Amino acid sequence: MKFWDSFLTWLKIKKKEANILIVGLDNSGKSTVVQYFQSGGKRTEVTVPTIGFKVEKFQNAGLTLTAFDMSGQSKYRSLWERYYSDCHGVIFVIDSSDTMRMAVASNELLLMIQHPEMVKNRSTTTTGVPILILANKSDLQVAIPIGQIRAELGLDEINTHPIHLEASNALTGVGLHAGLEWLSDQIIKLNF
Ligand SMILES: Nc1nc2c(ncn2[C@@H]2O[C@H](COP(=O)(O)OP(=O)(O)OP(=O)(O)O)[C@@H](O)[C@H]2O)c(=O)[nH]1
Ligand SMILES: [Mg+2]
Repeated sequence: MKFWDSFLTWLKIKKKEANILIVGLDNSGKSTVVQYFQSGGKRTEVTVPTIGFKVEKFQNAGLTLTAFDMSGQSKYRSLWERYYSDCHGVIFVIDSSDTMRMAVASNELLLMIQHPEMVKNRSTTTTGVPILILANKSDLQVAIPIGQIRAELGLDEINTHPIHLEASNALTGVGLHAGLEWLSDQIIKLNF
């Protein structure tokens, strides 16, 4: 079956499809990020807090991506782990201006990284699911510098997952393409 899948992918008959999970605290900008990609860079509507989760599709780098845009409200965060086993990549969105809750975001990231479904053997490697971290709202004057965010999240100590940190502004798209390119490359490398 695996050989057949690879053969069809090689023939370009089988579409390269992947699931990505968008998580992070409420108000960090997850739905704005998804909306930006889904609308092809046009800012369409004002977002409202997500209830539960929403599913959207968009294309990037030859991949058809199904994005699970999860709610970041504390009462819905327990839903995230239900989607870990089927995801090929994660976008973890941080509000760079939310100084007060940086420790909470860091704790949620750590819990996710340590979850067994996120580190289990995937395809032919034992590498954990690739994680793109967006230091979003970098346009705000009070945004914490990216170096400080890297330190506060302890990213240099994580060696179980491919991780990439990118400063972003989901309203204008700054940093979003570079971040998604990195994630798509990782997904293709690990799965196709
Ligand atoms: N200044 C600035 N505002 C942003 C940025 N990204 C999102 N926002 C705003 O932040 C607010 C929250 O954005 P959402 O995308 O709804 O946040 P969310 O993470 O999906 O929130 P939940 O669904 O509640 O988990 C909205 O008012 C957005 O317009 C950004 O990069 N810069
Ligand atoms: Mg949302």
